Amino acid sequence: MAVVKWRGVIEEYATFLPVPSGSPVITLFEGGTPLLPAPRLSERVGARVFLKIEGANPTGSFKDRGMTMAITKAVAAGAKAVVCASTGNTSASAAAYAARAGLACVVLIPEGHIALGKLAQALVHGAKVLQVRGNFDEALRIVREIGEREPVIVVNSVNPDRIEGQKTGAFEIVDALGDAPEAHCIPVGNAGNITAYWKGYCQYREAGVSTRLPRMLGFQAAGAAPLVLGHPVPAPETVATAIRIGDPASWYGATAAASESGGGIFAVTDDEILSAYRFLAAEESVFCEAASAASVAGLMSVGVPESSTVVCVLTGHGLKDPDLAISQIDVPDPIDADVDAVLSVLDIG
Ligand code: AN7
Repeated sequence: MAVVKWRGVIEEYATFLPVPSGSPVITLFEGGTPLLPAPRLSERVGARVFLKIEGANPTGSFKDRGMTMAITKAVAAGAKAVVCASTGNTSASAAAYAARAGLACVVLIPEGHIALGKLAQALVHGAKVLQVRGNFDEALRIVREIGEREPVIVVNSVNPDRIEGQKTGAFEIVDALGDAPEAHCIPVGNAGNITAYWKGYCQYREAGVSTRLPRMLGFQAAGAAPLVLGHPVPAPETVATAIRIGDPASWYGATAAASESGGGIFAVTDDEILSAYRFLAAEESVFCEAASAASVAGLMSVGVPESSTVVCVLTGHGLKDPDLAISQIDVPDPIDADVDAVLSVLDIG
């Protein structure tokens, strides 16, 4: 059988995406990520649960789906530079795609609150990285103003091209399952991704590719849960730094997805997030980010009707934040380099 090569989300889903013809497609062959059955999680919640492994994207997060669109459109528009604010993953993705396109990239990140791997990515891909004494919401405000005043393109999810690209996650899920799931669990920060998935599910339904729509269940960290509280949170706090966001740009998109689908936006505590994070690594062999584990923490906490088909999006790779991973484990002290020393600390034989 011939091997069919995956060409990235723009080429694969061209008929559903507003791509300009005649302009180069800037892609790192993102998308086409695994939809992995999760047997132990399924047993625990009494449903048929699948994990959408977005850490398998080229820069290790779902942001690449939107960034291929945003950077392709920026090039088509003749842009020379792009800018974003980021809790980490957007900056990593923007830096990589901008480098591929030969565009300058400026990223603003909240000082001291982004995972080391993400910072490393933005730096090695050659972005100008500015650490801001403030949080993500403040950084995004600055970026939006710069976008209005200067000839640069903002590649945060306030850019509609980002949403277009990210909706391909929903297409892939329907293509893999043969129909939409009954529930879709997703972490929510700036709320672009829940907005994008809902758009993708609705478009596939309208096109007759699927017969139903999932209930959209969005999960915020309890210390950064503006959509649950109904008002912005001025000083958001959570161990899941990717979703440490107090005033989501796509506020309306998230609440519309939740209400139109009969779902909801809920809060999960840091303890619940970390417990799901450890469960996924130990029981399902999936190492995701803490923020990503919010989707599974949420599923465990709110539950779903018996035997339903559920997809949890695991938005980013666990290797992005090794400091957090190691802080969750008791690492044994070093021992002498001899057989007896090794055997003396092992419980075998
Ligand atoms: C792993 O990188 O906002 O609700 O600046 O990195 O679409 O914001 C990241 C968000 C979930 C939340 N999981 O998605 C950024 C940024 C991970 C993330 C989210 C983010 P949105």
